[in-house]
Amino acid sequence: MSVKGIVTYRSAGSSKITLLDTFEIFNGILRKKVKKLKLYAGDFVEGEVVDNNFVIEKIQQRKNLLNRPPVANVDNVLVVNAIKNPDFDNFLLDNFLAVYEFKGLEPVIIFNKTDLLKDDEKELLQKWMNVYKEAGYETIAISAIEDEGVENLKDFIKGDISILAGPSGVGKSSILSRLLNIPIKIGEVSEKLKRGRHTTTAVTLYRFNENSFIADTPGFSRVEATYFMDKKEVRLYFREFLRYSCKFPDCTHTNEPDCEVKKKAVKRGEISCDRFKSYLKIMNYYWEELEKIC
Ligand SMILES: Nc1nc2c(ncn2[C@@H]2O[C@H](COP(=O)(O)OP(=O)(O)O)[C@@H](O)[C@H]2O)c(=O)[nH]1
Ligand SMILES: [Mg+2]
Ligand SMILES: [Zn+2]
Repeated sequence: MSVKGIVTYRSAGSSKITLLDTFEIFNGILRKKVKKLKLYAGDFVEGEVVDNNFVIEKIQQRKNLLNRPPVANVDNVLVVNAIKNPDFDNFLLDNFLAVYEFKGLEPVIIFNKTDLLKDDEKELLQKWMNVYKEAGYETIAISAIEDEGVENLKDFIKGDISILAGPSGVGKSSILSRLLNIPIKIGEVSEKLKRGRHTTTAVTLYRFNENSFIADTPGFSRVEATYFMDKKEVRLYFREFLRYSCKFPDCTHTNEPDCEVKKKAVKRGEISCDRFKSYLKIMNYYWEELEKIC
């Protein structure tokens, strides 16, 4: 009888399949005819259970594929930040967002370590949350250490495949521990998670909250949008810009006349000065009026 599962572990030579109804785990074996197809963590598969093995007969069509780490069918990329320890770097976040948009993945912005914030820093958190909400992103504040906001995050990503991303030190592994109900040791992550993290070729999707799945990433400290895409394309991956139609449909919102984004949206405060500053920095363009407006 044919059953359905999801690939929850994948290394060069092996795989594990978790059944979608009972969550039992089996070793994956590729039937000869599907052998040539690549198999990734996150793939939904159909096949037969024979002894301790899941014989894969079919890999369902993928909706997307992230390459680092290799995971298919990603519903949310949780881009984790902190306001302090480390300081929030909005330029880095804007680059991350552009890159994930470019790859067709849905970013969700997480602000972790809210427990560290004094009153004035809480205002800063509110400011940044509004900037990204107004740009069109889901924005969630949490404290992995104090277990605040984590239930909210769990509800939001229930039933989904999610990936933790963001710079190192922001608390990705701590959030993972919290989601999996593994005790967090301050200043370190559990051995169980560490082992998975350091195996570069293997990917594990952890199951939590019944039918939700998540993977950790090692974390980047630098990401440049123009490393992934053409400069002229960056305008497409600042999603709030897409609400405006400029005189030229391929307007880069830099030196063109009658630019709705520049002349109207930024001036009227509909597009945040900080987001537009990041954009112009990526484009390497200086707009003298910006300082007067912002
Ligand atoms: N105060 C505070 N510290 C946190 C929180 N989450 C993580 N940390 C600490 O931040 C450091 C980095 O955490 P880690 O999970 O390894 O970050 P990663 O590099 O993004 O995986 C560790 O010392 C954690 O204990 C939090 O919510 N509040
Ligand atoms: Mg980590
Ligand atoms: Zn324009």
